[in-house]
Amino acid sequence: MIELTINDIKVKAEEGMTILEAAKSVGIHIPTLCHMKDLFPTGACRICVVEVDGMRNLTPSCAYPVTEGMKVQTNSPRVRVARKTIVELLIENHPQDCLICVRNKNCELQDLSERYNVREHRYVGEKKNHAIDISSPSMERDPAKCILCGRCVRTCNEIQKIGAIDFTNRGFKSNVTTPFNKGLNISDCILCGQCILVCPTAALRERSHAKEVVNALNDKKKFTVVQVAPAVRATLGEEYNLPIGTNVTGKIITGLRRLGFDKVFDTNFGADLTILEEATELINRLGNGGVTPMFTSCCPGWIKFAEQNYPHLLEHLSTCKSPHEMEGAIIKSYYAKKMGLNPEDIFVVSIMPCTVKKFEASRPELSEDKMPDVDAVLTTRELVRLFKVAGIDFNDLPDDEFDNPLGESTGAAAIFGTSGGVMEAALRTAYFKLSGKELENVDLTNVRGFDGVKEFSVDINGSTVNVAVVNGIGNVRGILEQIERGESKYHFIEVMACPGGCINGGGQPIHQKPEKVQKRARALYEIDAKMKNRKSHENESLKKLYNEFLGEPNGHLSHELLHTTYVN
Ligand code: HC1
Ligand code: SF4
Repeated sequence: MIELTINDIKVKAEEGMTILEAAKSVGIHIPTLCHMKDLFPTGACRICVVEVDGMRNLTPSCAYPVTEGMKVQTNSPRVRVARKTIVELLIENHPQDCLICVRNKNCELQDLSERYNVREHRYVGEKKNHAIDISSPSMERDPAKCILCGRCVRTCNEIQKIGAIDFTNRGFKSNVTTPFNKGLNISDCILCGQCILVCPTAALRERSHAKEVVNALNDKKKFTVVQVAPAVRATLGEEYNLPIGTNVTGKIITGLRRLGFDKVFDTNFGADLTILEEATELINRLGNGGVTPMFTSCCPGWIKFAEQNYPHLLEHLSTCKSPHEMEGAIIKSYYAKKMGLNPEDIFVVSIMPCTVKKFEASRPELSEDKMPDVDAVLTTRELVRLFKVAGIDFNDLPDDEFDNPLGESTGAAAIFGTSGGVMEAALRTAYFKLSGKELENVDLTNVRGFDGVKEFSVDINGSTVNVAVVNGIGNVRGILEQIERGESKYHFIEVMACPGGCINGGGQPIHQKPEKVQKRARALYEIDAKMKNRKSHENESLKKLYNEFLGEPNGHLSHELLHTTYVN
């Protein structure tokens, strides 16, 4: 243990701790911008500077280790002036459009301006002038709002290991951009939106589909159908200051009805449907010598990554469309027929925790006769904005239930939204299909949690099925290289591009609280544990869908409507 004083308070800190960590351990807040927990500090932004006795210059506390007897001041006049000046300089090189900015009231630069009492423009001068990158259907990049903290670059390079963006130039010309400044859509970007979640300002944000949705809701000729992803119900409440992990399913349904949607369905129905199709596909591949290991295909960030980087391995991807796309296809076929609706008049909106889902919905492979399965995708954040405009007081909303038949779901579907959930759900059904017996304990805890790669082996009818779960796209390359070398022992592999899965998707509420991912995941496991039916094959409405319409999983109609192809 090392003893030091911070602001005249005696502090005991572990060797190797930074001044920032030691201060935090005794409740002293030091502001940060470039700092990222668990990543090597760069000390680039200098907002965390402190005064250390005996040192001439101010010291970046995020990058400096504690030493025995050290005396630190985190709030001296010199420190306050330095921090305020940094904030003032950042503000002067930033568009002055807070009132109309998408991150108004959720911006770290705005918070710092308030905290350091910036009340005048002292350094008016030349400003950066950059075009907004709107090349991608999922995201926008606005370099004029970038404060060069580098968190997006580090997230993309060190966590996601994609390397789609980086710093260019020096000094006033410094910029974060794509290779040759060509735009996100032609970089290696997979549109996961993880960089949006760490951006302190609105330099990175989603591409909004709100206008299209509002137009459809106002169009009397349109029959508007909305579906809600598994992970959204465990996170949206955070935007209304509810505790992280509050399940707000019932309120979301009521809110969507009040927005004017004709039907409110559950993507969890589509998730159960995906499991029946995917488990059947796996069993068929295992039985007839098909290509294995088979990968899950519900994460469009992972699909984009595989298409761009491993086109020679695309046969390993399940051909199943993702749950919301399956649900869209069923709405425009089975449901339209049942209700006597013209599919062309139906407008399907997916509420997703994900930015890549916008790109996915626009893929030509995911439409029938040029009619997309899903017409628009809104992120969790965009839905909150629509609720606000409509004067919907979310916290006071009563609970409501999904419409049927595409509103029924099982516990297996609920856990899709967290890393390992798709695998757990698939194994519950694959076990039944292969052995004819129900799995006694459905809680497959080995595939839960947030390790980068989780492994599990299950004995089904005397055969061992080896599975792996890849949590975050940054952990997938090793698994793919094993396959390239012909050394993979796995039969089935789940990949989710976002660390933690969809609960931490790029479209989710933005706040830098590390404990949020665990709490959100817990909420989904609680939903599962409380359900009467916890296996996808127990979904009664789904049984009816197969009896009345589809025939059997992986049958002819399923292949036409629910399966897809990939582009290399
Ligand atoms: Fe997901 Fe999925 S789990 S991909 O993370 O397979 O977005 O929640 O909706 O489609 O069901 C996202 C979440 C989501 C699909 C499902
Ligand atoms: Fe990198 Fe994902 Fe951001 Fe694209 S969306 S730049 S892949 S972190």
